[in-house]
Amino acid sequence: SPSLPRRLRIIGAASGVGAQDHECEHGPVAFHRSQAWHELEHHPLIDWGETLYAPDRPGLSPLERIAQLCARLADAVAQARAAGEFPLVLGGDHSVAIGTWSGVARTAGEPLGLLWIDAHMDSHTPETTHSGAIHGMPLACLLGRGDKRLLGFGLPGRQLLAAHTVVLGPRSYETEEAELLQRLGVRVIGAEEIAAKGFAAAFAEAVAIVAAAPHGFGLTLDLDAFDPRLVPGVGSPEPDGLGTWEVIEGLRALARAPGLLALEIVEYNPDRDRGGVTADLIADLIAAVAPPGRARG
Ligand code: 4U7
Ligand code: MN
Ligand code: MN
Ligand code: MN
Repeated sequence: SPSLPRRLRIIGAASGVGAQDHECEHGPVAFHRSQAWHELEHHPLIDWGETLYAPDRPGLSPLERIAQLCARLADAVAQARAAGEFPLVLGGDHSVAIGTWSGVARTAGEPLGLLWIDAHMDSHTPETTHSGAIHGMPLACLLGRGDKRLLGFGLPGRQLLAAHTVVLGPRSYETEEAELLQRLGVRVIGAEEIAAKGFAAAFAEAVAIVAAAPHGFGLTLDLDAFDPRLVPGVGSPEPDGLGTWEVIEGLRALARAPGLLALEIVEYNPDRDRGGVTADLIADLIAAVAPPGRARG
């Protein structure tokens, strides 16, 4: 029999401490207050679950705060999946990916495939980082490399299968990150390759690799992957980048893939948004993966 449409549960992950300027901390609450969400919240199959914050106790380091948030986020994501819902995590800086994909991997019981769409590679370790910022390290953590306190909220080893992980869109990164990904066997489809073959072909190639993961796959979308002229409200804007329509179309197709386990949208910085265009895009991205709701009125 045809499976029932899965309810989509949004989980806000209000982390800012993984970045140097902390501004993405306000992303989930700003989106929840936006006109764009106001128009989406009546959708019968979309619910806002909760918004999680990093603990603010004195004496905790940024890393410890992120570790605690990620532990709770992994639980919240696992709970949503156990309830038969489709988790959609809204960040927050990208360090929250450690929690999201640990929670998904835990419920799948095996390492996953993951499509990582980003202007950056997020594959530093504490030994290679130039900035010290933890939002530059989550992909390495999910592949089992990094500070022990950020590992193992899901499976004891790695959360991702390198051979079914793809980084799509990077245009600003350091050599150490590219070397780590290459060593681990992660496919990187950079901005130049996308320009050469076109986004649709690059996206299809990426999806073929991640969707072949035997226990399912996910998508994490760092909003800085887009061209900041179109999407200004991001944590670390980089010149050029993806168009919005091509990615929305890609997500619409991806939402029908049976192996898609969760979606994450991160690095929303409302302080840099202009006229709510970034919030509007987030709503469009959520709508692209939501099951069609019955028409109202
Ligand atoms: B984001 C950077 F040095 N590589 O490590 C770093 F350029 O989640 C940027 O993709 C990290 O926004 C960007 O700090 C992290 C820097
Ligand atoms: Mn609703
Ligand atoms: Mn990122
Ligand atoms: Mn980025």
